Amino acid sequence: MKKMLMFAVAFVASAVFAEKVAIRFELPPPHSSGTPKEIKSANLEPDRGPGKLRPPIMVEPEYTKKLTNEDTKVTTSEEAATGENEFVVDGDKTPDATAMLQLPGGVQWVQLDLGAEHEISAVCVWHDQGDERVYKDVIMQISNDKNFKEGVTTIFNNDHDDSAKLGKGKDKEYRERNDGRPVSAMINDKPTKGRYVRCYSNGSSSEPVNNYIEIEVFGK
Ligand SMILES: [Ca+2]
Ligand SMILES: [Ca+2]
Repeated sequence: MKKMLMFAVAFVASAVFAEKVAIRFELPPPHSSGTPKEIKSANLEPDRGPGKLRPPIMVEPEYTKKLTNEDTKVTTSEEAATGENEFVVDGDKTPDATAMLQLPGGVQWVQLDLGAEHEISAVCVWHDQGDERVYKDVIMQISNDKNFKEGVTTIFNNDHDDSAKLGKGKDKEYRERNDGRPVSAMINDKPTKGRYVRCYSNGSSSEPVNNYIEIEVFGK
């Protein structure tokens, strides 16, 4: 009886306090094209310096599965200027012009279809990182509605002045480096449910166009 009670206590404890682990994003090698440019922006986060990663996103082990792969369906707001939609899910994160999906200037988005509703724990996006540029109006959303009209959860928004007209965001702009921008989708310690992930941008400090190297989604 005592043994059973101890087992029950241990089981409850492990269910409540399942040890969290870091989501592992596979990073491409750091890339440098000389001295980073001075970038003036009212909403840019302080520079962490090259090679300094953000704190890991810690989740219960069941939420660490990569949900995207080369077969993930990708759609975009406008037809690509250069590159293929598939480039953002092909696993290749080299910041090479021939391996990027480039959308025209203005507010544009890339959308991934996970095929069915999933419990999403994190999203990571890599834009062009060649010169540590800063992309504008980076917004990441999750929904079960492919048109993102209903039931939309915004997990990241650095459009501080609402120029993209999706609402003001409180997140900071950041320099593009090899670690991309990992964003937690855990809200109150719970994953965000959805089938579609949409990533917006509105050009960068270097050029008006929108370049995407890779987008990865994690969860269960
Ligand atoms: Ca790629
Ligand atoms: Ca803005």
